[in-house]
Amino acid sequence: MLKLCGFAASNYYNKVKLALLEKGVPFEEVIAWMGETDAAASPLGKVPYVLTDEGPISESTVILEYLEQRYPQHPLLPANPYQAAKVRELLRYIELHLELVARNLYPEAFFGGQVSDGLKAKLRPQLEKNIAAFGQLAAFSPYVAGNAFTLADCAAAVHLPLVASCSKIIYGEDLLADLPVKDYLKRMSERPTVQQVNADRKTNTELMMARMKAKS
Ligand SMILES: N[C@@H](CCC(=O)N[C@@H](CS)C(=O)NCC(=O)O)C(=O)O
Repeated sequence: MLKLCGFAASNYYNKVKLALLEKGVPFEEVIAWMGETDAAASPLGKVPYVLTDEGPISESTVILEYLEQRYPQHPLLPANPYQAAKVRELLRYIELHLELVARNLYPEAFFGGQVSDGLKAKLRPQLEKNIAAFGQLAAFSPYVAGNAFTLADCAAAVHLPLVASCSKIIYGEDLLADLPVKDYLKRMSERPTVQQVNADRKTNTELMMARMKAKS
């Protein structure tokens, strides 16, 4: 059976887990904390990675694409090439232009560390520009790419809450507030798959924090 390796506090891990649950692919979760990953499976030491019958794969979006091809049931990409490209475009905007930029602020927002005022000032206009661009592409009607749940929702449901809460903590303002993200996330949180991912994330985050505390 496919093994999903990593830990459920990670949003990248949860993006893949949500796709697996939505597609109804049987999988087993294997805990691999940071620093305890399999170097052959994930050479950069990042999670998630999966172990398939044919070997390992790292990088969450590459894993999503693999799952689509390997398990065509309950497709999370439209059959039409253009529509599929538009879903991939949104996915890229979310992971590259929102998550990866906001991520620089996480040490202070979530992990008790500090981020310099210079970096905060530099990132804010970048985030504002990227969020506006994302808003131009996103439909939220009711799903992020339109009328069907897609891979872009697997990313949006796990990345958008962090971008929103981190901007609120760091800048005192939710930079996503001009988009209908709150209502969207509420709708998403009504899905049993998202509920499972969120419940597991909560439990695992407590475990991770306890581990970090014990180590320090
Ligand atoms: N581009 C990677 C990013 C994954 C990632 O950064 N995961 C974090 C956990 S949320 C991690 O493993 N960080 C450890 C590290 O970067 O050394 C992906 O999409 O899978």
